[in-house]
Parts: sequence; C-alpha cells; structure tokens
Amino acid sequence: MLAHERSREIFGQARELMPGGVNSPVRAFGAVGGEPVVMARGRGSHIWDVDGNEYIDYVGSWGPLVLGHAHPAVVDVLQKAAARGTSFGALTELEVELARLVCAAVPSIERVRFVNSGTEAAMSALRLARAFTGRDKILKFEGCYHGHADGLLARAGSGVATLGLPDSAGVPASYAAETLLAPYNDAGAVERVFAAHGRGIAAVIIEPVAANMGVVLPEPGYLRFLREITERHGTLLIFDEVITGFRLSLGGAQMYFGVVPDLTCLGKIIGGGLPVGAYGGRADVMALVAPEGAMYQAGTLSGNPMAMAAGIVTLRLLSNEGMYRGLDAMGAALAEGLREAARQAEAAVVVTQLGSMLTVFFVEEAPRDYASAKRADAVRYGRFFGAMLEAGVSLPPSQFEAWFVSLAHQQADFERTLESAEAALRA
Ligand code: KE4
Repeated sequence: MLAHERSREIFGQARELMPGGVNSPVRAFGAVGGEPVVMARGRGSHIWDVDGNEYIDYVGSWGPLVLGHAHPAVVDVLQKAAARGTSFGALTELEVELARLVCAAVPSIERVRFVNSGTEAAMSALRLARAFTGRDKILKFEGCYHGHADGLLARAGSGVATLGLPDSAGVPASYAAETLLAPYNDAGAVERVFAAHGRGIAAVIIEPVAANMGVVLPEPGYLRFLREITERHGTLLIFDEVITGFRLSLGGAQMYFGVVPDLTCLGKIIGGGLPVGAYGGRADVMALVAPEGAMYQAGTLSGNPMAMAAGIVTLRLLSNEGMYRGLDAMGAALAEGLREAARQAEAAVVVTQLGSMLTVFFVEEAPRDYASAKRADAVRYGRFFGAMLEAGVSLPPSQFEAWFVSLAHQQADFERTLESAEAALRA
C-alpha cells in the first residue's frame, strides 16, 4: 500500500477551509471513493504526491498539458515573462502573437478575444450569439459541459455528471427556461426542437467530440447536419473546443471533421497550463464585441503575458511536423492495449478513443449519448481507478472524463499502464 499520511493531513486542513477541500468538485474523488491524493510536482508524463509517491499521469490537468508537466521551454518563457512583470492591464505584443497563431490555425476564427477560463469563453460566446441574432434561446446537449455559467448547467457533463447532480442549485428557472436540451447524436431530436422553436434559437453549442460524459464520438454526418440546420434557421453554431482545440489537430475538431462553426470556444492547451480561455469566429459576429460593438465582456487578467507566453511556446511546438501523428499513434496504441488487457482479464469494458484522448467505459457497448454513457458501472470504474492509483497510474477520478496522452509519455509508461490495467481488471 502506498503511504498517504501527508495527503491525509493536508486534505484534513483543506476541508476546514474550502468546500469539499478542493477548488473544483471532481478533484475530491467523490465519484471514486477514498480521499484525494495531494500532488506536489510534475515532470514530463509523471507526477509526485506530497508523500513522494510517483505516478504516470493521464489527467494532464484535464487537458492543457499536451507537452507534459514542466516542459523546459514553457518553464523558461514563464521565468522570463515573470521577470518582465506578470500583468499590465494593457495591450502587449504577446497577445498579438498568440492571436495570430490561433487565427491562423482554427478555420472558423477570423477574430479572437482572450479570457481566463473555458467557462468565460462559453458564457461570452452565448451572449454574443444572442446579441448577433436578437434571439434568447440556446440549444445544448445532455452530457456536454461548457463550464459553470448559469444557463449551461442543464444536464451538464463533467463534474455535474460525476456527482450525479440533476443540474445545479441556484440557477433561476427563468435562466434554465432559455436553455433547450437534446440528446447527443440524435438528429431527430434537433429537428423537433427547431420545429418548435426555430426562429427563437440564438445558438446551438456542442462539444464536437464529447469528452465530459467520457469520450463519445459524433456519428458520421452529425456535425454536418448541425451545420446545415443552424444555417437554415439563422442560428449560430458554436463549437466548444476547450478540450479538442489543438488537441485533435492544430485546427481542432473542426479541421479534423471539416465542419466550420460560426464561433469557437477555446481554453486549456492555448494557455500552456496557465489560466486561459478564448472565443472567436466570424469577423461580422465578433464585431459586436465591446469596445467595437455593444456586447460587453471584460477581464482584469485577460490576455495576461504569462498565459500568452506559455500558450505561444506550446502552439509553436505543436505546429512542428509530426506532433499530432505522434500523439494520435500513442492514443490509438494505448486504447488498443487497454482493449487487449480487458480481453485477457475477461472484463466488460469499452474503450472509446480519438487522437490522444480516450475513456475506459465499464459498459457492454460504446455509448452514443448521455443516457447510454450513464449506464456505465461507476462503482467498478471507482475500483479500477483505486487499483491503478495504487499501481502508480493516475487516472481521472470519474468515469465521465477523458484520459489524456501527452508528447512526454514514453513506451515504458504504456507498458506499465497496460500491465497494471490487466491486473486491475482481473481483480
Ligand atoms: P474551465 O472554466 O474549467 O476552464 O472550462 C470549462 C469547460 C468548457 N468546455 C469544455 C468542453 C470543458 O471540458 C470545460 C472544463 N472541463 C473540465 C473537465 N472536463 C475541467 C475540470 C474541472 O472542472 O475541474
């Protein structure tokens, strides 16, 4: 058994000071049982907890660390940026540089605004869509998570799904009433929503590859269908690429699938591990954003030099030839290895994977939406999680999240992961 005395001591203090002892619910291990492990440092594909235990890490800070922990180039630019001053509340050249990289890479983005989280990006994109169309309703999909803005917590994924919360307390019914819902991958349901509300829908927002109910892929033609039905109704299509942006390709899921939305939300990777978010898209839509237009959105640390510097070096490294081929190959090999481990252990699991993100579902067949994902046996996932942690492999503490492979992961990591997975699945 790994020693966790120091973790236990620190978590005890944390619980007295912060709700659940954490600053984001999923970190509390509520869905997998036991007490959270307190982490101390990371390097490459490995992290160490406060008791000195070492883990192969597949959480990757929930997506940002596609280069791995403490990448030397990222640490170097951050040290230099900090020494020049961490924030000015004024335009800096770094914002221009990161904006140029984002606009050049993401097909839908002609103009971009940086904010400090994915939540802010999605919240602002929806306000912008309402400003542009003059309409109030939005359509989101069950099991998708777009951050914790009031109107977006209806049957959300991620921590809301993990904790089995119906939605969130504190959201006025009037806000929730403006949010329409449909199951993922169900074109008929979307047709019916538009038949009932068509001209009143400002935006459809979707994770083009769902990752907050576990990784669930869009069925062939589904994204194209959403592009067409929104165009027909003058509704804006918003891709929430906070996870998939710069994860699935330099142009995200929209480049991978060849479907271009009107607006895109970004986060995670573009900040290189620092707090960041962004929303961007058609120039005529972005022209409504203050101070150019009448849709207000602001932020003290928006575009701050530290996040910009880390984002720039990260995107530059990702734009090198072969980076995504490498990430995709590792993701596919790990997924196939996990399927083989499950066959050897005669365990009923399904591994869904795209690029360097995957989920091990404790179900009989691959989920296609939230209802089918929720059939997964979260208790068995919890036991699997605990056995893997004990073996020195850190997985997301929820059945409804994604594993992330980074460019820092090595063959030795995968071998140890697969051995541990077969043993854990046998048990
Ligand atoms: P943040 O506000 O957490 O930066 O981004 C919200 C968000 C928006 N859109 C998508 C598709 C997201 O996945 C997220 C945040 N993801 C979760 C886990 N999948 C962050 C982890 C957490 O909540 O602790």
